[in-house]
Formats: sequence, structure tokens, C-alpha cells
Amino acid sequence: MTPDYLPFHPDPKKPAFKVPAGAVDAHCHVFGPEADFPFAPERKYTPVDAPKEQLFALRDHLGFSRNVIVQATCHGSDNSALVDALDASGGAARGVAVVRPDTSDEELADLDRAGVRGVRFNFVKRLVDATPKETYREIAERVVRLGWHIVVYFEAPDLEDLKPFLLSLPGIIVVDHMGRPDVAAGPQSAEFRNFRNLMADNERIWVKVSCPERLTVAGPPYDDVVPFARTLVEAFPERVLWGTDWPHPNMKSHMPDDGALVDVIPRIAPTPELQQALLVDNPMRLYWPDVRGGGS
Ligand code: 0GY
Repeated sequence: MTPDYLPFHPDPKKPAFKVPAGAVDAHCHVFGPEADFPFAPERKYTPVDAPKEQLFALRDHLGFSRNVIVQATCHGSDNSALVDALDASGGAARGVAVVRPDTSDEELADLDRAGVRGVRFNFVKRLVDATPKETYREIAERVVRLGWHIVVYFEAPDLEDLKPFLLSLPGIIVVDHMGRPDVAAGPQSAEFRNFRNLMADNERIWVKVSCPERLTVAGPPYDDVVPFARTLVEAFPERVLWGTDWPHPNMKSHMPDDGALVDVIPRIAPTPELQQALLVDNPMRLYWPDVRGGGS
């Protein structure tokens, strides 16, 4: 199948920013290869092959130690490419899966053994057909018993509607890509204040300060997105995560240089303490609670 968006950057630069030892790229994907792991028939886009070997090479090139691989919609609820990557990582990757209501307890236990620690609920209409909230809630009740958390992906205009549902979910809720704010409206917008208030009022809610390339209007070096991410990092230093989003599915305007994305980090987390929390301590607490002190 022909990919229907830009291919990932072939030769990302070496970042100028040196990430702390043991840093985690907490949002990235593996796609295919299609010959081994076919894409889901119900997918809304067709990705390029982005296999595990390339993800691990990028991790090393950027100076990271670990990955959290998130099941993307193009693989539906077939987590085999994800599990294959987790198996090959030698413990250096954890996963966030997509689970169906008929996924058995045995399958959940297998995913847990493979390193899955979360489940993703996607509300972005261009990416998935709607799933009833009751179905998601039942899945949430089951996976929270395994110690997993819930990752949610939605766009800012949908937050108001979703809020009661989100707050009814058990355990930790991680919001992808800052809840996709309208960057043109600025970080003082009512919409973004609403999101910050949600986090301020609910300590169970974490956020990924990721995806400037997706949210920007201005383009690189993403000056318009930096204030959003920095506000969240400074307000909630213990509940923020960062990820590359490699291989940047569905990007049609520009394809980011992953090294340049890493160079955004010191602008959103300006002190070594904030960088350590964002890149090491927080993701380790959520995904490798068994590993003491982070390490590399
Ligand atoms: C992302 C963003 C996107 C795609 C997916 O699961 C997905 O297909 O997450 C997007 O198109 O916004 O998080 O990588």
C-alpha cells in the first residue's frame, strides 16, 4: 500500500541538547513492517513502514535509553507489532496497547508480561470510529487491576464534553499532546485555561508535552507551541512526559527533524531539575516503577 503522508526524516541531526542519563522517549510508534504485521483494514491512513530496528537506532542517536511505544490506530487492536518490538527491546521499551471489549484476561496477561503498562482510548474523529464510553469504562476497570493507566487522545474542543467521562475513569489518566490546544488562540485562551484547571484540580491527570510539529501554526522551531508546553512543565513538573512521536504519522505539512525536536526540550523544561523529572523520573515512575533511581 502507498503511504498517504510524508515519510519520516531520513537523517535527523544530532541534538545540541544532551538529555539526562536514562532518558525515556515516552511517545513513539512502530509501524509494520507491513509484510510481517499488516495494517488494519479499518485504518484511516496508511503509514510508511517504521520498524523497531529504526526506532531503536533513533533512540541511540538522540541519546535516549528507553522508549514507550504507543499502539497507533493504523494497527487497530492488533498489538503484534508492538509486542514484537517490546520483546526485541530487552526491557528497554514499555507499551501502551489498544484493547477490545472481547480481549480475554489471558491476552491482557500476555500483554502485561510483554511490557504493556497502559491502554489508549482515542477520541480523534479523523482517526477512529467512535467506541461507546461504557465500553471504554469496562476496559478501564479491567486494566487498572493490572496496574495499568489510561492514555487518552482528544482534541481541545471535545474536552468539555469528555470531562465527566475522563473523571469517571479509575487510576492515572495521561493526556496525549497537551489535549491538542488551538495554538493560534494562545496559552491564555479559555480553552487552554480549562485544560490547566483540569490538571490543577485532578492529581490523577498527567500530560504529554509532545508534538509541537503537529500543533504549530508557525512551523519550526515551534516558538508558538513552546509557551504551552513550558506552562504545563512548570505548573505540573511531576506529571509531565515527553516523546518524539516518531515516525510522525499523518504529517502532511512538514516532517520534523527528530534532533530538532529534542532541542525544543530545554526551552520547555529550562532547568536540569525539570529536565530530569520530564525525561527520567516521571516516565520511570509510570513505566518502570521496579527500576530504582532511573539509571541508564
Ligand atoms: C500520534 C498522532 C496521530 C496518530 C495516531 O494512533 C494514531 O494513529 O496517534 C495523529 O494523526 O494525530 O499520536 O501519533
